[in-house]
Amino acid sequence: MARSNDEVAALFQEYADLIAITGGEAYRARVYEKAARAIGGHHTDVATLDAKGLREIPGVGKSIADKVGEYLRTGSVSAVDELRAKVPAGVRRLTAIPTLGPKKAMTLYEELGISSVDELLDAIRAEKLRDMKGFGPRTEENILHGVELLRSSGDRVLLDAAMDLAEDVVSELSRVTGCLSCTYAGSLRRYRETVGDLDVLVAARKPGPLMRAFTELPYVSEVIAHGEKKTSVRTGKGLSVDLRVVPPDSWGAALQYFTGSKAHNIRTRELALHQGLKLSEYGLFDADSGEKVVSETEEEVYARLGLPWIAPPLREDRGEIEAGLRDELPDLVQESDLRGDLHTHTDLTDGLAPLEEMVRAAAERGYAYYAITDHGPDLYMQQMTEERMLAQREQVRELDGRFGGRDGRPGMRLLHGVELNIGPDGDVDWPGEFLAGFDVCVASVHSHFNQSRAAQTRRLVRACENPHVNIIGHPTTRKIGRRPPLDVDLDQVFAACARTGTALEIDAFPDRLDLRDEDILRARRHRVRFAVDSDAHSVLHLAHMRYGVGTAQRGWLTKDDVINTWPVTRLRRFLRKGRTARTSRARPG
Ligand code: DGT
Ligand code: CA
Ligand code: CA
Ligand code: ZN
Repeated sequence: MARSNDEVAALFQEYADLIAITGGEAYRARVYEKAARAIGGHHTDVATLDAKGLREIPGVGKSIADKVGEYLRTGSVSAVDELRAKVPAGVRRLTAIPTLGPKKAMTLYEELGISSVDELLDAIRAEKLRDMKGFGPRTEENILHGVELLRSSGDRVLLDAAMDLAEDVVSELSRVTGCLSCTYAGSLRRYRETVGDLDVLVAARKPGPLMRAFTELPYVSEVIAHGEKKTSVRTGKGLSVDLRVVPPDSWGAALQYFTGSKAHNIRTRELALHQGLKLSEYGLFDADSGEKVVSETEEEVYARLGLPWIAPPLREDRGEIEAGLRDELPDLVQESDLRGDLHTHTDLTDGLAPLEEMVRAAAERGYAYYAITDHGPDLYMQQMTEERMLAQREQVRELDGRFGGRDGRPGMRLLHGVELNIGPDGDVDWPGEFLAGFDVCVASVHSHFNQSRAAQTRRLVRACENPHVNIIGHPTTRKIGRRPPLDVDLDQVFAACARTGTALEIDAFPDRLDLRDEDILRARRHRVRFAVDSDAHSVLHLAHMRYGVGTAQRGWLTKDDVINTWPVTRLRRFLRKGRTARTSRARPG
């Protein structure tokens, strides 16, 4: 289940926000924000650590360690409660708008008495904000935009939160006597980028004990409906879960039905009708006699409709039925196809773990190669210099091949890379001669999100045309529910990538998933290559890769489309981007 780390991280993030809202010192807010990130990304459950262990987490000193201890003992932290009491709930509701800072939220409350998003919208319509100090038409526009973002994500949750809960529910229910199979279905099984509710399916002859066990799970806060076929609950974090228990001979049809999507199901039901069959969550039946044809497995159901089994990420009625009927479904890339990760950070910049820890963890994942790509100097807060980068390179060369070798296989190869910052005009941090020393360069946008469409497009195309840039990192920079994608002519960028041999990243971080599925489908038509990367800032983040692979599958990608499934020699050839091989490599690839 959710680790205590996530709860503690959320608490400290809230504390940082509260400090900012109440006009506390900015540096204190930053200290707690940093601690929140460090604890959230820490590999050991904080509930298992003593005071000394806690203080070994970067950014955690005595006072923070004490607060963690207090939280674990009592379930709350008095300092946080005190500040909470000072800030009206309405103000906290306002700060949920991603584009409205805590200070402005407090001003709105104090001067206009605004304490809800709706009241804020009314005030903007009545033009009450315009004349306030520090506000203006531009602020109004930003706020409206933020509200739109907030509403569009609605009550949906990110993939990783949904997956953590689903895996826990499935493992708990699988242990109940009489449970013959159990899995999650719905949008999560399709790896949609956000999930509205979880749909868990069980095959059992007697539903009673399963339904009971389900309602008794520790994180269930409310039972919404309790029945023989379906039980729905709400969890403490607000995510709802539907459980359906079906007899084993309905399993295949039920799984197919509850996996969806609705649009896909409508198509499969039509196909059934054309063949004199009726498809429902109970099975596939002969329309005339009502006799059950098949339904024990999904494969059988699809086969009887004249289709191969269709992987859940494809089930969106985006051409998969037609492709299936022609037997032309893509052979989708699998997580096990990945030989490496090409975008990762260490504590040399904003990562949490030291180089060697990241490398060891990557080797444990069985990778054949692994790139370290800390930030360049243009993100000035990272304080990068050529010297520091070269010192890291020495360390990387020294660790190269030392981890992960087995059965006579050589160890994991390390690539020394960098995540460059794409400036407003498309320039990147370092001149060509320095960039030529890296094995791989990722380049990404981290600021200037609001340039004109034409300027933004030119900017990204220029980055692709840089002979040293191999991968465009998180290409649209969107953050799900928080930041919209760049306004950019993606087709021009995709064409530039294809022309120049630059790969597009599918950043697997659950709040990014960038490129997103629809953009991947478009990029694919330009014959672009992709890199599915974790963008890990801690050891735990390496496992986010599965969400990137799910997204790649939703974009119909095959193994060959993804450069980090390739053997290292083919990858290195791609990374040279048409330049001649470097002569001074420490070891030949
Ligand atoms: P979500 O929960 O909004 O992230 O999306 P889903 O796809 O999980 O949707 P949900 O939970 O409402 O329903 C689960 C699946 O059940 C859905 O993907 C397809 C199936 N389903 C639900 N309602 C209908 C319906 O009215 N017609 C058909 N054909 N299938 C439905
Ligand atoms: Ca659902
Ligand atoms: Ca549902
Ligand atoms: Zn980045």
